[in-house]
Order: sequence, then structure tokens, then C-alpha cells
Amino acid sequence: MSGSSKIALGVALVIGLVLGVVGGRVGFGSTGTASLSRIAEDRGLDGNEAEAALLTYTAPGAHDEYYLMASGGHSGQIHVVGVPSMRLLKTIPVFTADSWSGYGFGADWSEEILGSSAEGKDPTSWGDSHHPALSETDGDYDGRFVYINDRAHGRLGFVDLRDFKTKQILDIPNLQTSHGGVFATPNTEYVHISSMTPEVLWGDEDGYAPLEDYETAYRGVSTFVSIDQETGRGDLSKSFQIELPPYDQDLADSGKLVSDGYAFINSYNTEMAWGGEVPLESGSITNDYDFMHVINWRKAAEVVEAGDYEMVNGMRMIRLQTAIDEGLLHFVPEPRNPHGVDVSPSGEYLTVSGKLDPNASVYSITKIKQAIEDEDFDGHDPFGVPILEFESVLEAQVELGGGPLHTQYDGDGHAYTSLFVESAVAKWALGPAEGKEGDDAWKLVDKIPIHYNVGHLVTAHGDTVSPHGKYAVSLNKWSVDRFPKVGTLLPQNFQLLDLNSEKMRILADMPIGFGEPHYVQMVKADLFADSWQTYPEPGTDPLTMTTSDHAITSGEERIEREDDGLHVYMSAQRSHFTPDIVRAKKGEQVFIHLTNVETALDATHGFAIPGYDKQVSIDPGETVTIEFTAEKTGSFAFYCTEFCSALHLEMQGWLLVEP
Ligand code: CUK
Ligand code: CUA
Repeated sequence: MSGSSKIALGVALVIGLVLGVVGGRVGFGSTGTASLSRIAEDRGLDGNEAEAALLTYTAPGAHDEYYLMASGGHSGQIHVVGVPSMRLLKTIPVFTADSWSGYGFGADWSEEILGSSAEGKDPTSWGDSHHPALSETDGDYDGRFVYINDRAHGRLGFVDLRDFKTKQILDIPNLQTSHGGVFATPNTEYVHISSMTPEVLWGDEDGYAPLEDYETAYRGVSTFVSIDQETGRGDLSKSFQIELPPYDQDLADSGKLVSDGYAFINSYNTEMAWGGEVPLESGSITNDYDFMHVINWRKAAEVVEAGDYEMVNGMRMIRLQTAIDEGLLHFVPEPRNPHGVDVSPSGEYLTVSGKLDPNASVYSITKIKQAIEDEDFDGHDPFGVPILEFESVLEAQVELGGGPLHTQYDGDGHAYTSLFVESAVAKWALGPAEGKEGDDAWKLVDKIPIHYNVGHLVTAHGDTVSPHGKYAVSLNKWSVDRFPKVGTLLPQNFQLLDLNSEKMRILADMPIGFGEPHYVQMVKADLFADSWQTYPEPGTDPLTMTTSDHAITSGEERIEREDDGLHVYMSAQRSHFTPDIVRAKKGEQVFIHLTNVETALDATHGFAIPGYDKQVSIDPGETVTIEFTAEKTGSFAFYCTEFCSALHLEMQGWLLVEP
């Protein structure tokens, strides 16, 4: 038998098997097994590839089983991707203005979010969104909210998953940059965000301190942002911070179940190098161990309630000495230059990986609690923080390969770890607390090469108390030769892995031709079954999610001159803005209160005013206000930007600014 006919036979067998099931149920339509195998052969697909196509193909009109909530990196956004189809469903702007949705280009609600978020920052500024944190109930995703940090400005964004829109950006005091320290506690009491590079907290009155004062003037902070359960918003007045030594606090995770009430943050640069004569990349890797921070946040919240804090730039802060005295903070040695810390589904194991160590180090929360109780310390760090004895808290080390970074879990006692240096994903077995005993425990089970340079990876509900397994997505930093040429800036690559059998396999590549995703969470789609697709009438303000003060129904359109300016109550309905002529005087303040009075799914209108740089999107049932000063005289033809109907091009009007 020739090579190609062997492949054809393999394809036919696979397709025959799959279609034997499917076909038996629904029939083949116009195509039979023989012609399907011919198609596979014509397209050069081997049996595995043809099967992967069938496993990921999502028929027109069919929906995906999972959503990825992917950070958008320095595009400042969140990308929503369907799994297993790997189709981009939507991009939610968070830190960066976006003209499609009108976010930051004139709608009052979005300008309030972007503009208020950081004093002096331009509303059309940018962010570097890194680590999404879906809200949780009892340690599992509940589909209510998602939070994400801004690496560049130390901010926390909040997206309401009722309408998938950003509702708040909090500029966190005492924190200049933040990286991987974002998670929700198991019932979303708090969302955590920590600093990455230490910031000057105790400098002169100008907030300045030279780098020579790094150890005394610079500090890290761990921030617990209190979440209002009704609105999802963070409330800084109920939040608190814990002062930390000037190490680089990096990835973090929340305890759950047996480790509930604890938070874990790993750190690097415990050498406190700051560059210059001793470059950071060599100065920060001389210690054999860095420190995982073990924080008892529940006890910390009690300490704050008891009043044992200082106000620092408007935030309640537990000072480092208080944290030590109250037993809120302990350090666990972790092999040099760690990157990920990920709590297992039972809450018992904490997996730490370090770029410079081929092992995953697994710690036990039971042992950590015992060591804290026994004061089983191996000295203190230069700031007096007790360091737990490495051997007494370590549960296991499993050799995985080159450059392990991040770990996720399935529901079957396995962990999946990205290997950056090796460009691979390792599947390995955990221990007794996750149901693996004796010879079945603590061992590498499988490894698969990916393409290329994997950073994070994600499994379905893979950081919760009940992971689903099923799929993993490997977030590859480089795509090199995987996609057709598109110039010198290349897309990243999301690779979909099938976890349904002992050996992993690659099902699909998805080019990410926009900002670089870091962390991602994979969440069951049916959690969003009750999300909104139109707003309740007569007109909802997306910022408050209640009826807008400026909402109107058809027939209530009007123009009123009030003391503060010209108020236009306008409706949008296929295919007309009412009123369609607005006459303003030069210098007058103009408020256009625009309600989309449609109730039909998808009947979104846009509203752009050329010459005034305004563009908003108004979804069915939404009310927005566009406020501006009519500085430029002239005739400005406003128009609908969303192709809404056959007469969409007729959906326009005039803003006349008279001298
Ligand atoms: S980090 Cu580890 S690879 Cu920003 Cu979570 Cu990117
Ligand atoms: Cu409304 Cu086009």
C-alpha cells in the first residue's frame, strides 16, 4: 500500500468511526464517508487532523461550549474567544478607548470611567491588561463579573458580565505597576492586586527617593479591594493594603477550601537589585531562594477592622511590622526566580515553578499551617519576616523540563504546566489530596511540544475548586512560521489542546493578531445564559444599569435651553434620529441625551459627529449623553455608524453651530 493510500485509509477509518455515530443519528446529508475521506486527502489532512477538524468545527449558527476571557496585553482590552471553535467573539475595551463601541469617544459613561480612573491621564490613554479574574461563588466561576489589572499604571478594571461592558477603573494608591497579583477570593469578598516593581512610599515630600535608598524608601504592597456584591464595584474605603518588603511581588493566587483565607504571592529580586552597575537580570538571580509570601488575609481584615492600620495616601495600610507581629505574613523559600504559584482544586497543594529550575515545587498548606503554628522558622528576612523551613513545608518536587511557568488543573488529579524554554506543555499527576496515591502520584504523565514559547496556559475552570479538564489552551508568545506572512509584527498563537485522553494532542491554532494575551480563564458558556442582549426600557444608563434620568420614549423627543446649556433629548430608531436638526450657538454647552428606543436584538445604532470627534454606540434600550462645547461654527452632518437597516445611509442629521 502506498503512503498516501495508507493515510486515506486512516482518514476513512477515523471519519467512518465518527460518522458511524453521528451519521446513525442524523444521516449524512449529501456526503458519505468515502467522499469525506477524499476531501481530507485532497486537503492533505491525516487521520488525526481530520478528527481534530470534526472535534473543533462549530457549524454555522452553532455555539461554543466555553468562553475564554483573555487579557489583551498592551492593547488594554479583554478578548472573548469561543472554545472549541477558537473564534474571536468580541473585544471588550477596558483601559483603551475603542471607536467601535464608542468607549472613550464621547459617551458620558465611558469618559467617566476612563477619565476618572487616573488623575491627569487622558481618556484616550492606554493600559496593559494582564490577569483577568472572574468572580467566584464557593470557589467556582459564577459568571457575574470579571476584573483585570493594568500592568502599566497599577489600575484595576471591572467588567459587568450582564452586558460585557467596563464599569469601573480604580487607580490603586501606593502601587505604580502591577503584574500577576490578581485574583478573586472564593466568594469575591475581595479582588487582590499587588505591586510589581516597588514604589517610593517613604520618600521626601515630593515622593522622591534615590535608588540608593531602595531598602528603606521603596515598598511593595498587597491590596485587597473590597467588592460590592450588588454592583461588582470595588470600594477603596472598605479595602486595605499590607506593606511588603521591596521585592518584586509577582504571580499570586487565592487559597480555597483547606487554604481558604490565605493568599499566596511569589516574588523575585529578593536581592533588591535596582540596575545600573549591577544589572537586574544578573543582580536579581544570585539568591538560591526567593520568597513565596503567605498572607492570612482573613486575619488581616480583622486587624484592619480593629483599627490597627495607618492611612497612607487614602488607603488603610497594615504596616510591615504589624503584619509580622500579628502573624499575617510568612515567607516560604521557593527556588530562585519563580514565576507561577497555582493552588490545586482541593486547596491543599500550591504549585510553584521557576524559570531557572526544571522542577515544579509543590507545597502543602497543611504543612505550612503546622510550621506557622510550631514557629518552625529558618530565620528571618532583612525586614524581620519569618521564613518557614523549606523541607518542612515542601510536599513534592516533580521534574517537568525547561522553564516551567504556569500551572492549571483538571478534575482528575492532573496538573498542566507550561514549559517556556522547552516550548512544551507537561501533564503530571498530583498527590493524595487530589486522588493520586502511591506510584500514580507525583510523576510526569505526558508532554507535548507547542508552537512556540508558551507563557500561560488555561484549562476549563482550571483555577477553581472544580476544574472540567476537557480542553487546554496554550498561550504562545511567538508564532514564527505557523501563519501566512503578515509583515514584521507577528501574531501570538493560541493553541487548543484536547485533554480527553491520557495523551494530549493539538487540535487547532488561533492567531492573535492584536495585543498580547497574558493570563486567560476558560469559563462554561451557559453561565452567561441570563446575560442581557437588550437593555430594559425606557433607556438604561450602562454605568448604573438603571433607568437613565435622561431616557425618553418615542414621542418625548425635545430640545430645551437650560441654564447650563442646550439639552437635546433625541431618539434613535431605524432609520431616523429625532430630532434630526440641532441648532446651537457658538460657545454653547451641548448635551445630546440619546436613547436607542429599539427593543429588537442587535438593533444597535451609532452616532458620530464629524468635526467634533465624537462617536458613540447606542445598543437597544441604552441611553447615553454626549456633552461638548460648540466651539467650531459650521454645519456638521452627524450620522449613524452602525449598518442598522436598508435606510442606514439615510440615518443622518445636522448639527448647526451658528456664529
Ligand atoms: S505573566 Cu507569566 S507568561 Cu504577565 Cu502571567 Cu505573561
Ligand atoms: Cu442606525 Cu445605521
